[in-house]
Amino acid sequence: MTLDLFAQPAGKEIIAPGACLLRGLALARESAIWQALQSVIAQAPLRHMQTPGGLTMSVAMSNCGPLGWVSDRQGYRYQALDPLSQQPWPAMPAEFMALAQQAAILAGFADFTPDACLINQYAVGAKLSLHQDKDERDQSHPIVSVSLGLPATFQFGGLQRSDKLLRTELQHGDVVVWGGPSRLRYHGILPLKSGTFSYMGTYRYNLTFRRAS
Ligand code: MD6
Ligand code: FE
Repeated sequence: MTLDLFAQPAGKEIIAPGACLLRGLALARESAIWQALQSVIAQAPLRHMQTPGGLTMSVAMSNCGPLGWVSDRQGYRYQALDPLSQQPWPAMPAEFMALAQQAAILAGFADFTPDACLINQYAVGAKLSLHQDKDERDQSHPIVSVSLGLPATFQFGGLQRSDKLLRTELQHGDVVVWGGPSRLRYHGILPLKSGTFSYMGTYRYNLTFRRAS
């Protein structure tokens, strides 16, 4: 009998079938990731989008890559142009792509080439209500989620909104890969607690890499 469990890379926690947490995976590239993030948000500023129902989201968002996720009174969608500038979103930085592909491979998704990266910035008190990610055309691709800055509580449930929620703390550098039978699980982020995190200040940032088209 072979003990395949022991062949997993250190720090890989299976959180559900098709979903895993790679603790600290982004740390090896953190300064390059941080510099690339600054460059992206200088070109496409973080902004608070409107929900289709007319509420203002507490999380500030931007995007990079060929497609960007947007929300407004017309609904949720991916589009090639930043609605603020009517220009294409900034290119996906090479360091972002390399991290997303490394994480997907470690999670068992060998040919993941994201065409969208949604950037979320959480100030203290900002939250993301329970939702499913279902605006992407082909849901056989996973999502790779990178947490930077202040820690936050990620909650994840099942395929029904009413399913029991599990909670886990996501720390600076942690990467979650979410696909296969877990791809449509409900999930959210609890209101960010105050704290300070060295050079990223009083925010949490999350990068979610998706194959949208
Ligand atoms: C966040 N993340 O961590 C929000 N979605 O700020 C998500 O909504 C998310 O982390 C799908 C898969 C992984 C995620
Ligand atoms: Fe999500």
